[in-house]
Amino acid sequence: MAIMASIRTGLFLLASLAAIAASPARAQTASPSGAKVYIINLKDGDEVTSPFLVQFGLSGMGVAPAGVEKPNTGHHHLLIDTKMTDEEMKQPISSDDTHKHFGGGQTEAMVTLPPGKHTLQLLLADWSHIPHSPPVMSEPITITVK
Ligand SMILES: [Cu+2]
Repeated sequence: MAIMASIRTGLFLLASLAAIAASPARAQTASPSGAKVYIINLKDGDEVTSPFLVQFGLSGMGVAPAGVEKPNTGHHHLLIDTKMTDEEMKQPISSDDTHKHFGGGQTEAMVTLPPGKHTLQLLLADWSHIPHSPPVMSEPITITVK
């Protein structure tokens, strides 16, 4: 079994190298048609007190932790007060205060933000943090933290 696994890993590495050689950027994972993410418990215009809960809804796909490559799955990312450019949508999502990864497969998070207006948007990405094609992304909502 270990030999099979290492052969498979070797083949996978060769395939990965071939893919890298063929194109400068790693290919995006295809998403099934109709897949969508949405924030379950908040809507545009809501007022909240910080910290607050954000629940991640997903339909038409499944959640898998980062690093686990499985068709029609991904993990959640919460974009806070930021937008993705077309170029960024083809690359691994950066990891910082405005791009939160939930690579453990989490489906909700407590979020702490200063008072004022903030935008929230969910974006699913594949095992390697690259958004799917077409992207599985919610409409941004604006909330007010009191
Ligand atoms: Cu990620």
